[in-house]
Amino acid sequence: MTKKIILDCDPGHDDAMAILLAVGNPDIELVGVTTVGGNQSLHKVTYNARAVLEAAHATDVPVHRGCDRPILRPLEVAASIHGDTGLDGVELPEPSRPLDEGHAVDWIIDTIMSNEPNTITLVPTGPLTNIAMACRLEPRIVDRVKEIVLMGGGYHVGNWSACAEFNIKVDPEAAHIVFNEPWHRLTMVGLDLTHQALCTPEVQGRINAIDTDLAHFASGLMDFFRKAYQGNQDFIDPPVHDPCTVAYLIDPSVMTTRRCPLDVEIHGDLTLGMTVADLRGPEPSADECNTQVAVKLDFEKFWSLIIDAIKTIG
Ligand SMILES: [Ca+2]
Repeated sequence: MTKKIILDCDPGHDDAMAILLAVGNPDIELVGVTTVGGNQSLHKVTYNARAVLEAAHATDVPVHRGCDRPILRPLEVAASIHGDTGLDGVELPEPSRPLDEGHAVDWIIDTIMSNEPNTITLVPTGPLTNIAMACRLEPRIVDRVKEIVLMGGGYHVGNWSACAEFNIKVDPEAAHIVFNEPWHRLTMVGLDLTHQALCTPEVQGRINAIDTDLAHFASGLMDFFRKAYQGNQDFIDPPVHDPCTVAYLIDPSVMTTRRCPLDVEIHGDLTLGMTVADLRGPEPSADECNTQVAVKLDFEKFWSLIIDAIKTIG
């Protein structure tokens, strides 16, 4: 049975890879893409989302523009990692599908409320502004969503400060709202996991060997991403964070997880945006705890899913 997902994103090189995986995997139905100010301005990431869908021949997928700034704070973009356009390093195709009308927050609510309960999965891979706003505007969505699998945070590591990850640090109040809603299940795919999803030269060679326009597009994205991570984050190969969420929904055995209480720091001077995971004691049961963190990635399974998706799209 295919899984229906809404990808709420800020493309972004790794968001682009998440879109390709969602489009190219037969077990995923990409109901729609929504955008949020994050890696770059809302205007830029919305254009990028449409351009990536165009590159993936997925012009049937609607794109709705969401919030252009965090709930309480000015937007802080990640130009050092994603460049001035948000998708530097490749030539983007002109989107043929017009931008869909209606705000992303309204569309998310309408989509969840008009589908059967427990059929829509939320996959946020940017700041959580849209999702938090949707929860406040229509609280009934929380019980109707099947589950939420988000990229953000980390339980032992940060990248935008010593202890905070970019998506959470940009809009910590939104993250605090989302992490504290009573979802059936919330999975935090944080840096602990995504720093294992490295696009090594061997992996990139396999992408290049597919030898389609789309494969070279994906490889071009990875070239820029590698240089950005080498220059700014002291990595040799870039960690391709966002598609780990989609991969987990396709095949849960792509990662191990651990249930634990989770919350987001919104008061600390040094710890603002830190995701705090309480890993003490034995693992709680699913009845006791609705949140879990991703722990260990099956590297080969993960990259095989991405490479297969790029091949399938053609
Ligand atoms: Ca992202």
